[in-house]
Formats: sequence, C-alpha cells, structure tokens
Amino acid sequence: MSQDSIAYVAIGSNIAPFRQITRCLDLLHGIPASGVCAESSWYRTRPWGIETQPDFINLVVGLRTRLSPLGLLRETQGIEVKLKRRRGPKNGPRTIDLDILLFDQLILKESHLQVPHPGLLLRDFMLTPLIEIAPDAVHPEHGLPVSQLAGEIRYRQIIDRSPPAAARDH
Ligand code: PH2
Ligand code: MG
Ligand code: MG
Repeated sequence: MSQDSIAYVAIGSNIAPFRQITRCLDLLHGIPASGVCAESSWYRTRPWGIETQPDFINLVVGLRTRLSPLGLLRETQGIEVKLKRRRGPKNGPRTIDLDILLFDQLILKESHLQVPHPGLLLRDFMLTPLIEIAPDAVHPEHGLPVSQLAGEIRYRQIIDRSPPAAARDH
C-alpha cells in the first residue's frame, strides 16, 4: 500500500466533549479508503482566543489514507456536520472541530485548506499531542521533525493529560 498518505488530524471540543469525541473517533474509523493508525492521549486545555468559555479536550489522530487532501477535508467536514457543529463566533465554543495538521509532506495554501495548519507550531494543544504520536513526522516548511520544533510554541493551554474516562462530561 505504498500509495497511502499519512495525515494527522487535530480534534477539539468544549461542548459535552467526552461524548462528542467518542462519537467523532467512531466516525473517523469509518472514513472510506482510510484507517486510524495512531491516537494521542486526551488533553484538557484552557480555551485559547476567547477565554470565557469552558475548557477543551484536544487530541490528535494519525490516519493512513488513499484520499486526496480535499477528499479528506470533505470527510472531516461531514463528521462536523453529523456532530451538529454550528458555526458560532470565531474561536468560540464548539461541539467538535477537526483540523488537518499535516498531509504527507504537502504544502497547500488554498483559502479553504491550509496544510500544514498555520496554528500547528504555535499551539501546544496541536503540537504536543502530535509529538506524542509522531515525533519524527517532518514539518515540510521547516524540514525538521516536529519533536525539534516545540520551541516555536507560543500558546500554552494544556492543563493535564488524562485517560478518556477521566475526561468524562459532568
Ligand atoms: N480551538 C479554537 C479556539 N480555541 N482552545 C483550545 N484550548 N482548544 C481548541 O481546540 C481551540 C481553542 C478554534 O478552533
Ligand atoms: Mg480549530
Ligand atoms: Mg477547524
């Protein structure tokens, strides 16, 4: 299966996050021509952007896929729709948010899809779970493994790292 691509997708939720992320992972396992090959710990994180909203749960999954980047984007957007994501204020509360962080070594600067994700190196809630599951993944714009780029982090939102059961909604 040498034509497979490897993509890393960030997941975030701060509305019933335990339930939403559990359902989201089920749906990610069902994406056609793809398979989940890695899943990070679940991180409890302080909200970035708008601070007066509940804490988030963030994690990153690795996918092996034969889809194109746009094909994968359509699938992740389909999952957001299924999980009743409503477009609210930018950086505001959300039932689910799926962001493609890396797709092989591709660099895409489309208005609707930018890869690597422009926030990847700045936000610990994207970079830290990625380093956990794929320390050797190379960031195509820096030409370095992500494990060597932690010094780029500007926003430190992680409170702790918990097993899924400890992140259960109250
Ligand atoms: N996502 C945002 C805005 N702020 N804060 C945290 N902690 N985690 C997120 O995933 C997040 C955020 C916009 O997508
Ligand atoms: Mg996002
Ligand atoms: Mg998004």
